[in-house]
Amino acid sequence: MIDLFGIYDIRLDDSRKLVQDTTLLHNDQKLQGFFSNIGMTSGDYLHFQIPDNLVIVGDIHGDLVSLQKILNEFNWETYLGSEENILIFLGDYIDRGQYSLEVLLSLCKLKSLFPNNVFLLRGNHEAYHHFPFSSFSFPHELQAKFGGESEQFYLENLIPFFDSMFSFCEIDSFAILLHGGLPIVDDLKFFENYKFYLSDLSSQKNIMEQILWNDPRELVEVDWHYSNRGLGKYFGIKITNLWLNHTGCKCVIRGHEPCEGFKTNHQGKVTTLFSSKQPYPKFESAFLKMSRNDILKKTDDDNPKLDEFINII
Ligand SMILES: [Mn+2]
Repeated sequence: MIDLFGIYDIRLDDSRKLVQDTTLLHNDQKLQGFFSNIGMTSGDYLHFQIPDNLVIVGDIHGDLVSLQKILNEFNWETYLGSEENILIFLGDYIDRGQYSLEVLLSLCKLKSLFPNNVFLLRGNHEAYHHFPFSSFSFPHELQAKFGGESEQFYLENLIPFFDSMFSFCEIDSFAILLHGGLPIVDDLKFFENYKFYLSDLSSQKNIMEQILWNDPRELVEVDWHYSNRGLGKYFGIKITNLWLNHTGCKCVIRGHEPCEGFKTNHQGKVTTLFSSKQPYPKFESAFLKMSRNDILKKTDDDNPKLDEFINII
């Protein structure tokens, strides 16, 4: 049995090494490319064919207990033994809960152990240095744990780690996975080459901001609207249909909004997953699990809803 969570007393040196090693692994997968039997990358863009099994986890926000429960629920060690079983996290690992550092380090360990079937997408909380917001509390947690050396750890190790995360994942003919939402695209020519554009988001801050910050809304008279969050936009069903038509996918799976484990928008085409409970006692923590057959049925089906595959823990 691998001890994924023996990180409570971890020293700064060990934390630094674990984060650095994971960053190198990510950057290697982005630059050299990553290829498994079912997956490949092109820079920031991650692509999978339909896996044998798929597990997706939403925002964790420093809730180590929910993370442990979820991993145990699908028997992670056995599950990840096959590279055709994939596990994807939708971002927002830090802030709000008490154990952001422990969550990050556990996920680094998991990624190092299973580099070809565990993937960490980036949330807006992992991009504070690009798009700042007021409720960013993670540096205080680091300060309490590591004192004066925490700032250097954040600047030298954690920022490069956050920048190394993937932002957009497509599962062939099934789903688009990202943290916030679908970006508004002005010129439809974008879709002729969308994989190329999505492969380098560091040079496309506007698209990156929207992927990390957008939310689905039931808009009637407009296709999109500025967001009350101050960053990102609200996207309506027309934007969802546009992306699904051009990618050949059936649905979008994203995090970013607290809810009772999950919610749906846009006639079931957009599923929001939420996996944090401790900092949000009024909400529920959930994950999605589907087999290859479940996914294949959905790709043939006109009903994009994924409710039956969501497990509330
Ligand atoms: Mn978020």
